[in-house]
Amino acid sequence: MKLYSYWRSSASWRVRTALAYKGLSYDYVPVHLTRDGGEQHKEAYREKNPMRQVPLLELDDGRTLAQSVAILEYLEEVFPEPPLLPRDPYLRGKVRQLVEVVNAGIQPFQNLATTTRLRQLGVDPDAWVKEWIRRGLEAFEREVAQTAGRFCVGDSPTFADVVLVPQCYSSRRFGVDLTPYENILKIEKNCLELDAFRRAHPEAQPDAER
Ligand SMILES: N[C@@H](CCC(=O)N[C@@H](CS)C(=O)NCC(=O)O)C(=O)O
Repeated sequence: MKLYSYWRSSASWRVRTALAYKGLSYDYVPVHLTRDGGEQHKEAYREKNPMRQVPLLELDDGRTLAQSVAILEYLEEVFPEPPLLPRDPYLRGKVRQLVEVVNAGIQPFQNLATTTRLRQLGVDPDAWVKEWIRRGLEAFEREVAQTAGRFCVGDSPTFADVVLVPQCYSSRRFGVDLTPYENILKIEKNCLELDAFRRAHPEAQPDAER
């Protein structure tokens, strides 16, 4: 498999974590999101992903999948062990709820294309981004208070942890203080003790810039 990724992309990080957790090897194809106007906008990449976003997973037979959550679901179905979803249907629903808090409730509002467009419209995106991050993290924090063990839902990592850890990193980059979110910080620490989460970290990627 090939993963089209950018080191600091939170959505790419989700997929990198799932691949690492499931012990799957892949070729890393960097897509630089800012250099030369952004490689995601070049025709060669748009043909692969018309949404002009990373991540994109290319299977060995050349078929592709975009949208990180769709990729996570695919990986879970094809490579079910070790699982990243609980067995219990209600808890699976809870995991997916937490995923959407980040995937639909935060990430689109902080994405590069959104902040770039806001600047073009004369709006400083700083307060905008912080508002959506805080609102989402507050909801996430309250929800995990009901479900967390060592991780977001129980004592094994799930998709919810896979999306949370990159969101913590992005939130700090946008200047959001995470100290009010005690459960989230505890879960993030537990995740980052695991090899899969560490190997998926932006700074461990071949295209990392320091
Ligand atoms: N819902 C998509 C979001 C993908 C996304 O927004 N990717 C960002 C990086 S985290 C991107 O490629 N941004 C490029 C741009 O905004 O131009 C997913 O989960 O894969």
